[in-house]
Amino acid sequence: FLSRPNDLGVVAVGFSGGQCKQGVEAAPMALIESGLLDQLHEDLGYDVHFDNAVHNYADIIPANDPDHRGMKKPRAVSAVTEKLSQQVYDHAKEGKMVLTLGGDHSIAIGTISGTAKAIRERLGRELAVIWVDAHADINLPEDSPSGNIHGMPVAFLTALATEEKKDIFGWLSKEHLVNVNKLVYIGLRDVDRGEKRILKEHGIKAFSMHDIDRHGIGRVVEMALAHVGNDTPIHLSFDVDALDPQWAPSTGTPVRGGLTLREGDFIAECVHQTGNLIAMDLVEVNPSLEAMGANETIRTGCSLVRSALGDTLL
Ligand code: B3U
Ligand code: MN
Ligand code: MN
Repeated sequence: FLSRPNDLGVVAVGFSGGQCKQGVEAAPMALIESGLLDQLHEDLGYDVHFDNAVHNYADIIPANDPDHRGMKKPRAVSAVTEKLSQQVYDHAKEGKMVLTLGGDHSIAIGTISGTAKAIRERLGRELAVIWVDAHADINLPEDSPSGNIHGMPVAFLTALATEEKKDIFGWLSKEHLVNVNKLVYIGLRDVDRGEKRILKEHGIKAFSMHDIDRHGIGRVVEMALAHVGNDTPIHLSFDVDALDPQWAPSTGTPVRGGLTLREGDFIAECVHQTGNLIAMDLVEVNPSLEAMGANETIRTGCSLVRSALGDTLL
């Protein structure tokens, strides 16, 4: 699905407003400083298109941003994701692979809406989304226990949540959206009550840690990819908290009982092997949490990206 498969557009998003903990905005720089983009160029052979900037979107974040429908910083997240949507679209419409380094997971409202639109325009196709996460991130604003928008992106991307106000996600239009039957989760283990209801009601495909224990990661990935179909462009949205805190301690909401590093890399490798990957997000690395463990988490993040972008073991 890529017309320029060796070209990689990179967007570095230093944004943390979808949740309350400072520090995720520093992740893109930490990942890049550890050599990630050089590895993608030198080891994997990508022509990397990067504007050499970690965007914080300070110029478009409104000063006055009261809660709306229980959402915290709704106008900030909306403005940032609207802009990011365009940045990702600009890469994707040229047929490049797109890598977005977050930032908290609210930024997926921008990345996925951007690729969904580009893929519709370029190929007349619908996008599939593989969401690897401890959390489902599909809360409706009214059901959210926290009001943090990083727990809601999937609800907005599927139009299960909608909002008329232009400056609070009202900019999302049909071409930006993803069909709930083109969505599949892997790694879930901390899902809110309202989210469970939504997953059931809409028959959304989800593989929890229980499913991975039961079937093994190999079978689970096989089933997830079968659900997506082998002729569908894939956007992989990878929340580092899908991994067990042993491998990714530096993240805002770690949940025990997660994926091993190898299981995480295996998912990414299998998605790469489909040949259908068109974009990846890596989110929720927070270098300022777990002073002792930040390097581990950054290494883990780099490994996941390399695996998804085609690092071969042999
Ligand atoms: N589901 C909870 C917690 C959460 C979601 N995403 C993360 N944490 N990283 C919420 O706040 O919506
Ligand atoms: Mn997430
Ligand atoms: Mn998560």
